[in-house]
Amino acid sequence: MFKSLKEKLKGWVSKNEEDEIEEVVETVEKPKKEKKVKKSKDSKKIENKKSTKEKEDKPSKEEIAEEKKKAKEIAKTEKEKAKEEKKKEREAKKKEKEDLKKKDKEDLVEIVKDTEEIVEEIEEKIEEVIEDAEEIVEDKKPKSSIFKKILTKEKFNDMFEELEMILVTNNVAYDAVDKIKKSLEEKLIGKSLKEVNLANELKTSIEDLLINPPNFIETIKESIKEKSPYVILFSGINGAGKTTTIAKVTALLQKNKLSVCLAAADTFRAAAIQQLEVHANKLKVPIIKKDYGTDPAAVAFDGVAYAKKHKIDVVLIDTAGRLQNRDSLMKEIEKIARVAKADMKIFLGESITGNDATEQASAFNKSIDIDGIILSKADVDEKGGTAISVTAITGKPILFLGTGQKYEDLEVFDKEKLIEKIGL
Ligand SMILES: Nc1nc2c(ncn2[C@@H]2O[C@H](COP(=O)(O)OP(=O)(O)OP(=O)(O)O)[C@@H](O)[C@H]2O)c(=O)[nH]1
Ligand SMILES: [Mg+2]
Repeated sequence: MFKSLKEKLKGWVSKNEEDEIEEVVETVEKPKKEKKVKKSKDSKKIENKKSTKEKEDKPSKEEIAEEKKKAKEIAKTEKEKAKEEKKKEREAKKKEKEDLKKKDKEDLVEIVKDTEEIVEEIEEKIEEVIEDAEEIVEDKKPKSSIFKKILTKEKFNDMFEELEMILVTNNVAYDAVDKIKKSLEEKLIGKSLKEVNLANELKTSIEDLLINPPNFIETIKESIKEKSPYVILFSGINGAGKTTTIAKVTALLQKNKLSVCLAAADTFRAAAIQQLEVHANKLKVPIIKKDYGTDPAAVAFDGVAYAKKHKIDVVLIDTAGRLQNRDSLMKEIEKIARVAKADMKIFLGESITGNDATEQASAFNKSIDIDGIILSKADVDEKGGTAISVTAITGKPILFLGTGQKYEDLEVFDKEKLIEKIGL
């Protein structure tokens, strides 16, 4: 295109003017410049010869200027177009590069994902293999009780040791601990270890062992419908709380509209008779007493006779404190119980003396076959194990807990409360 335009112009322009056109063309076809300049110089020589001949056809100056201007514009447009195309080309290349990069990234993520899946699969396979191997090893083991994970006597003893400490420090007597241990052994040895929760089993066996007492007032009321008076004998060692508890029980019976009389069968000490008398006066109940040193069984008998005669519902017999290993005194209490035909024989023990109270309860039970137990001084006992012990050894219910020195400090025994107190 530029070549034909150049030739056309050559026919019109003078030598000087032709140089100017060369310049325009040069900007478009730069790489060919040198060659063309040379060529134009050669052609100039020929053209100069021709120019004289063609002078008459020469176009005007304005026309030449116009044509030059047009040529310049065309060249400029072409240049811009070329530039634009190059720019587009560059951008396309850039985009292509970016696309490639993006694709590479995506491919990489895909590869990582695949690798993770493969690793997971391998791990699963390894686990399966290990499980299979363990099963094989388990099958090959000798079928002894340890490998079957069964509670053996040895294992039970180990486990019980810790519980034993808890029981003993809570004032549960050794005999009672042994009894609890035996009952648990019978229940648990040979069971699957998985099924055994020793702490829970202990709680359950203590719950089973403890007895919620029969309703004291209802028992009496029922009985006196048939036969009156209802006779209650209080036994126990010195200072256990017999006299004080008799006063508390009197107050309770009175509250429940039952009439009461007291028999001062502790003839061993003059002060004991006076002590009971003080309570009788305070509570406004009759007291049957004899001289210090008289037969306590005779006093008890007189008390019952008095109640019969005066239609009194309940007779409470106070006795002297005695040690359970003193045979003569134990014989004496047996006689009192027999002579008075006691309907209810109560052993009074102190909450704070776990092992001692248990021994005493056991001895008194053997001697007079007690019907129930009252544990005094529970207000100063933080442990509660004595209640478990005395019941475990005698199999008799605890009727009340003495919880202070006032008349109203007598609480009906509740096994759930005790279990809570021990923290089982
Ligand atoms: N804190 C507290 N003290 C009590 C309780 N019961 C009795 N006592 C006290 O224990 C001491 C002895 O009580 P007694 O009733 O005299 O005991 P006892 O068994 O009759 O004693 P003897 O007649 O000597 O055999 C007294 O100081 C009572 O006040 C109780 O539940 N809590
Ligand atoms: Mg007394």
